[in-house]
Amino acid sequence: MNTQLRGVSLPARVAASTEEVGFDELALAARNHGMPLEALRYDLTPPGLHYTLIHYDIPQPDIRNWRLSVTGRVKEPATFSLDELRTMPSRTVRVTMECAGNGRALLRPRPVSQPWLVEAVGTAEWTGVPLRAVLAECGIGHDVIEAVFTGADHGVERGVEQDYRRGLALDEARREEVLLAYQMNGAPLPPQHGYPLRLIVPGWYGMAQVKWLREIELVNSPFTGFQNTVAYRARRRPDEPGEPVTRIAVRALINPPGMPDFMSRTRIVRPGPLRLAGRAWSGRAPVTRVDVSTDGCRTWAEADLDIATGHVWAWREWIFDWEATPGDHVLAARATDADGNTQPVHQAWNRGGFANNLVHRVHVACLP
Ligand SMILES: Nc1nc2c(c(=O)[nH]1)N[C@H]1C(S)=C(S)[C@@H](COP(=O)(O)O)O[C@H]1N2
Ligand SMILES: [Mo]
Repeated sequence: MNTQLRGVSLPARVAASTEEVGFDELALAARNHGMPLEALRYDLTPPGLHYTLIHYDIPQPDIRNWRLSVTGRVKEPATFSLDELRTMPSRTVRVTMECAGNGRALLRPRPVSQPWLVEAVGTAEWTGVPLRAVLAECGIGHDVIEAVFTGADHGVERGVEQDYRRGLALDEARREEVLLAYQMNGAPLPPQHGYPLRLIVPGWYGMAQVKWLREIELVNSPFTGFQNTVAYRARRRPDEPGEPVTRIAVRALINPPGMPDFMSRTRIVRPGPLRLAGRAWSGRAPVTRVDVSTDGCRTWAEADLDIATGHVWAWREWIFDWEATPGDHVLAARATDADGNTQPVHQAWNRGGFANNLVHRVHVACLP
């Protein structure tokens, strides 16, 4: 266990080939839950079913004295109370959010961290003030290149004590759909999702969406903090700088059909017509196509997509009619987006297990 404070970061660990999921990974999995896959049936994930990922502890804000500070290279540094933010013009955006480590525990070798299978995803409607309005009110210095967002949570990660903090390029931060959100699905943010305020960057993996936001600092040099330069980099070797993890790669999931076996979670179905359904999303371009395989990725056929809803940052539903025949089957779904990105059938691997969008396979046993 890497529990010591060293001030120098240790590389992330990759499990040995025979190593099972450890107690440390179990402890993380028990805190950070995924979305039960049957919740793929909802357009908006009901409160409490949206996945959560919390690096340290959920902080408890002193709400009467709470302020958001905007500092650094601004014309006028300012603080905002929650009431001040609430009186500014608001916007609501429907966003599918996914953890960059989704799918990690399925990789071989297995990156040791929060051991997600595939359920680190959810869709919510976030309401708040466009970040650009708050920045405009403070006046952005002419040499600013990034905004640095700091959460109120604090802990130690791979030997380094830190606040949860992320930098984001200014042109991303100024996109009109980037929000300082104080509501999720029409209610105040729940504690686990960032109460009282969080950043929402539609299209980006979860790590960019800083919760319990307390400070925004505008800077004129690239931010080199832990969550941007050490964590959330796709690396094949521990000593390479790696590529930053940014937008969500295209992915489809299947709402598992039939009924589950309690321990193996294998799906059991009866023979006959069966409507398969699921959701597909991409943070890069709208999803334009979903293909389904019912023979373990040997052959594919196109599924029907729902009518485009205008919620460009949210998942789309797909359906596919199948005739189940007695025996064992492997179902799979593969999405493609308008930029032509699609999902690999064989795993792409990096040490953190980031942005892995391997096709989703579901084993089904059809009764005689
Ligand atoms: N302050 C803070 N913000 C954070 C995190 C965190 O640990 N602390 N986790 C990040 C990660 S890795 C993810 S995937 C998302 C998860 O958001 P959710 O729990 O609302 O689904 O929050 C991000 N924002
Ligand atoms: Mo994450």
